[in-house]
Amino acid sequence: MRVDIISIFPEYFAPLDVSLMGKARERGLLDVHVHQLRDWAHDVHRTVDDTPYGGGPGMVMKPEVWGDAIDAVVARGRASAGEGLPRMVVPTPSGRPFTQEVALEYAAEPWLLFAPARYEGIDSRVVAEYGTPLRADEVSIGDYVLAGGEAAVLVIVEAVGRLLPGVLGNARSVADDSFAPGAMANLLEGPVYTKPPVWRGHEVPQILLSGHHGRIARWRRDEALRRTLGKRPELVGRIGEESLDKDDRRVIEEFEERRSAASFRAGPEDMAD
Ligand code: 6GU
Repeated sequence: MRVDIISIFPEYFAPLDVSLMGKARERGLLDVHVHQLRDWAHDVHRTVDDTPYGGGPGMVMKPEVWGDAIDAVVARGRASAGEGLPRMVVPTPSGRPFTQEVALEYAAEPWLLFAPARYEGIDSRVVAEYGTPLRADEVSIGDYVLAGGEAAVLVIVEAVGRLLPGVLGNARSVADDSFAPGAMANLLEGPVYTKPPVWRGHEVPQILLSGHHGRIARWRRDEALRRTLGKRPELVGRIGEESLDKDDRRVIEEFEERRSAASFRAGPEDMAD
């Protein structure tokens, strides 16, 4: 996969030289090109922003600079990588949520072009201009506000990069992801342990030392369900009824019984609804 990133902070992407993404690049699985947006500015001060029409705080990134940068990066990429156009990704807190499903969608693209903004964002005509030819996609990595889109690009490149064929040694580690489709879809992964069997008085659950693979798999699913019920109950609602077996229903019932007992002890006045 080819990845182009246009930013006023190219240094921000140094982490892509390290660890799994660094290895993927060394092995030619991921081809990352970072560009300085200011190289396409039109004045000696290399200005990339201006005041917003209609007033208000902050600055807006200029469309002409982004337009020239995108055109040049796309033309260069086509000259070296041949046919086709990149999928353009614009990180913004007002985008659609970036989820594992979107990561899988991006992982199937041969070429991604990231346009992270600083300030109050990029003039909206840029996404309008490239929306159709580059299938420009505005995405948010969560319900909080970052100072700019660069950190979001790092997050997205890592989430997508680890899905590329050959990047992870063990194909099963992708299949078991909490948000990957399959039997464990929408379940958070449960606790994990390694040696020693007792550490500072904390014991590894006996079942994991039993060698009984069927019972271990069931225990792991129970723990995943309990953790999800505790931390992300809304995810359990997304599991299709047909994907829940008798044991799953028992775990859910037990969890709900324990929770209603706890709220009864707290007193009716403390109960939410
Ligand atoms: Cl993609 N950008 C910025 N600036 N803030 C964010 C975000 C993106 N996603 C969540 N918060």
